[in-house]
Amino acid sequence: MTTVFEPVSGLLATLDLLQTSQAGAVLHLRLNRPAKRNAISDTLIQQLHTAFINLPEATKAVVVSGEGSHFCAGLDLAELVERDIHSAVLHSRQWHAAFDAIQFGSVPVVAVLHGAVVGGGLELATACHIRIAEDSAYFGLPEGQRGIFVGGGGSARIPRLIGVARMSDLMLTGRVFDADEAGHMGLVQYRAADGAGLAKGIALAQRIATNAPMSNFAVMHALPRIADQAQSEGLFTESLMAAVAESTPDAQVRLRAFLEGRAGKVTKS
Ligand code: 1HE
Repeated sequence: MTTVFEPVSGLLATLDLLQTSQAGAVLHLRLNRPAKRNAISDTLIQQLHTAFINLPEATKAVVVSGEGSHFCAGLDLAELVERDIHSAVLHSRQWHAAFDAIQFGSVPVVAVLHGAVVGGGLELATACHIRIAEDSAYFGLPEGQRGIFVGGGGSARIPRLIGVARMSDLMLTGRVFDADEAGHMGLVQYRAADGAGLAKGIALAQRIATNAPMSNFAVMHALPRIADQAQSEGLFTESLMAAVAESTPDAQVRLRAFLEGRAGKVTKS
């Protein structure tokens, strides 16, 4: 069955560096600056932030991809040259706000990655919850070569996925990981052939959208915080989150459906 995505109207339609379309509960948001390899300019970071804090009401999961030959070339280096120290720190904080709106937003986000996923592009990808790499995808942090440092949350998010040693390697030596390497080290959870990533991303987003909203909320908001806590505090937070989730009407309906034989079983896929 093919899923038909329709262009989104309203505020999101005014964001010219993003292409947004919706099919039911899934919003597809495509970076739309292919001539600059989707490099993230001030306008693009603002538009990403705006989009994620204004998702259409029906949205229960988002798929992010990039138009053209690469997912994202990172920070728009043309805008960096003239920045003074105060505007530089504010600029980084603007990226943090935008990517926090993704990681700690209202719905899970699936990133479909191809071509260059570098610098700020990798920071964007790691703010998403699920990552799919097509064969062409490659991952790097050229900040070291450019004389700068990550500023879009990379130092907080990337080591949590692949460790400080691997991130140091990317930054110090300019090493680039291919899609298979990224898969093996857990930087991406799924692999796809070139051109097949979007369909995979949409299928996963559709599946995610069927979960109880409170369960998805708990995964997005509680899980990473618990992972950052000491075990004792983490277990306590878990108990509170579990009690909240179990007490929702949604959970009651779903549990009853299983007990009465009306819900799917867990099977090998
Ligand atoms: C750009 C950018 C950019 C391309 N800022 N304009 N990121 C980087 O260091 C990566 C820099 N980019 C590249 O290494 C390559 O462009 C790619 C491997 C991504 C793509 O190569 P290719 O051959 O397909 O395209 P291209 O010919 O290099 O680029 C096409 C155009 O996009 C060209 O502009 P044009 O006007 O000459 O056509 C490029 O200048 C432009 N372009 N990438 C500005 N990044 C919050 S801190 C985050 C810090 C970072 O992200 S640092 C990493 C920056």
